[in-house]
Amino acid sequence: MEVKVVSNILKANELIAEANRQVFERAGIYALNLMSSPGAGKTTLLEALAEELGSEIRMAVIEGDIATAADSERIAAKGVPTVQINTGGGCHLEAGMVARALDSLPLSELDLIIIENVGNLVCPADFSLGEQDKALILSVSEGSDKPKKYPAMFRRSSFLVINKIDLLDRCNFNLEKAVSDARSIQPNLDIFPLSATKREGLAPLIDWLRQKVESIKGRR
Ligand SMILES: Nc1nc2c(ncn2[C@@H]2O[C@H](COP(=O)(O)OP(=O)(O)O)[C@@H](O)[C@H]2O)c(=O)[nH]1
Ligand SMILES: [Mg+2]
Repeated sequence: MEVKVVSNILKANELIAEANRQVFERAGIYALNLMSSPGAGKTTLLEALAEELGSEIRMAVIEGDIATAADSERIAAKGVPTVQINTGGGCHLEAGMVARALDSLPLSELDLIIIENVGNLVCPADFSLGEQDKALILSVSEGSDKPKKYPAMFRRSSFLVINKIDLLDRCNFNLEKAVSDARSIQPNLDIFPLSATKREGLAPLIDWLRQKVESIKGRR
């Protein structure tokens, strides 16, 4: 009985995710679901991307947190349209929450929506939001053993940011092992080591996002 309930929840989520997918498709928007544990640097990376890409690509950010509007305030300060979702305790975003957030965004004026999921390395992987891609941030201070311990998050991601490389020499993080373990789980994973605070190593990620946005625009 319990298993059936869980599977029904996932099925209901998938139906709404499909509707979101169609909304993105019709509007020609590339939507990315950005996941990580709390504090890995999702919002800091989004602030950096807003600075680097905000004047070139019409982007918006949907912020998912258990409580507060702190992250959406950080993004709004960069001049990027943003909507805050508070899950009130829920440990991941669900498609219905994103559907409601989309009502507050000027979809016809956007090319890119990045959705910052609730900080959690487990549940977000199971709930599609209708995004074209999922991506994951692992920060150096979390340890290089995380790909093997949380494989589902890595398996479902199109790219992995390894953030806080400015702390590499202080955190005992084995970059080579993290990269090879992550690729053993998801061989096609694109991997971008960078420092969001120092704005170092961002260029390959920015090119990746640019290409995605352009390929979707090309299909309009
Ligand atoms: N040293 C260092 N700290 C970072 C970096 N990126 C983020 N941080 C810090 O990590 C903390 C959590 O960052 P935040 O972006 O709020 O993480 P989120 O919870 O994943 O959104 C903040 O104190 C950031 O300043 C980085 O590249 N290097
Ligand atoms: Mg955040």
